[in-house]
Amino acid sequence: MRIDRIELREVAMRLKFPFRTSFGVEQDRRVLLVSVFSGGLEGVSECTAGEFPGYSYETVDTAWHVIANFVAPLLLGKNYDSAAELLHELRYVRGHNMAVAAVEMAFWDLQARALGVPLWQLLGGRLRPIAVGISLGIQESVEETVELARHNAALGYRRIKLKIAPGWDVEPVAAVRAALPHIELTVDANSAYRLTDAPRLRELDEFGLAYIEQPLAFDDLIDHAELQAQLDTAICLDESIHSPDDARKGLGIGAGRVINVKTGRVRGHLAARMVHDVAKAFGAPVWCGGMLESGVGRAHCLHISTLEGFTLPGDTSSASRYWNEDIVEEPLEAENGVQSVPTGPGTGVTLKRGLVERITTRHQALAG
Ligand code: OSB
Ligand code: MG
Repeated sequence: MRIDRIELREVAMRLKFPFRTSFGVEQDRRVLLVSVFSGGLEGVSECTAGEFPGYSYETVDTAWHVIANFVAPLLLGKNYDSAAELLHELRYVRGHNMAVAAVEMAFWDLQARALGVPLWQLLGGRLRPIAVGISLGIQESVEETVELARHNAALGYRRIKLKIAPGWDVEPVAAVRAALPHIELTVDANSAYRLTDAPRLRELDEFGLAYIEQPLAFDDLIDHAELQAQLDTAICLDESIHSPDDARKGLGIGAGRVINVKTGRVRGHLAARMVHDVAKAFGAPVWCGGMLESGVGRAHCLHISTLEGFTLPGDTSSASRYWNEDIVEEPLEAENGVQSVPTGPGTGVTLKRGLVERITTRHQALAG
């Protein structure tokens, strides 16, 4: 497929509630949509970079810069038969995985639409309902946390993940566990702890958590291995895994026993599939993480989640949890804790063009 044009578009979307993690709080999302065009067809994706470099060093602005100035010029006017070929062209673009992934994922959507098949099929998945849970940001009080956990458990969500940080860990976890003795419960520290906090993290062992997500530094595997040896609870790696090689090394040294796969963080769908394959070889379950996406990113998450190794509930909760109005026509709503994968060619979702136009804050078309 010849890459005729690449378009970048930033849209302003406001979350229904502020989302607080150990690294900050966000409510006004700057969502970067990427379109890749070939022969009159369009593939669309959403870049998972945030507004602030708290989860990753990448931001909406660095991704825009890298795509416009380096990625697009390498691809425009050239022909690619597969995502692998396109990625090979980009092999000297070091890092900036979220920027590269956005283009790669739009290419997958484009290719699936050209073939007239749903994306999950092109990715090699199997169509099935996708079990999902919720990620609960840090709240003002333990009582509110318990209330929200109860509410979401009652909606049927298959797992509750609590964001934790030093000073906000054992108490909320103990309270939610007491209120919901049987729910699949997990925590996510987003790198807020150090190895010397091992005694504190060991206190979490008594709550039967499915895993503790990314307790230590975003660029670490070694200390995680040391910590994992001291914990009964499995560690799930998120920020530390940027590639299939990281997955091999991390699982190989016992830095964790579960991986949160985020396509943006690992460089796209192909890399996500490879991380999934590596994890499978180690017998480690994976699940699909979320990055507070609009319906565009949410749909991509659902398609990759159809690969057989995605056995734990993912983060792709209902779009209406986050947005008063989503930017795609199709409602991506969980029912009794499962999401249906959108049908139709590609991601199966359609942009609400008028709405997108109204909330666009910048737009750039790149043509070869
Ligand atoms: O660590 O999984 C994370 C949101 C922003 C940045 C990092 C993370 C998250 C979430 C939200 O946990 C998950 C979701 O989209 O529901
Ligand atoms: Mg995480």
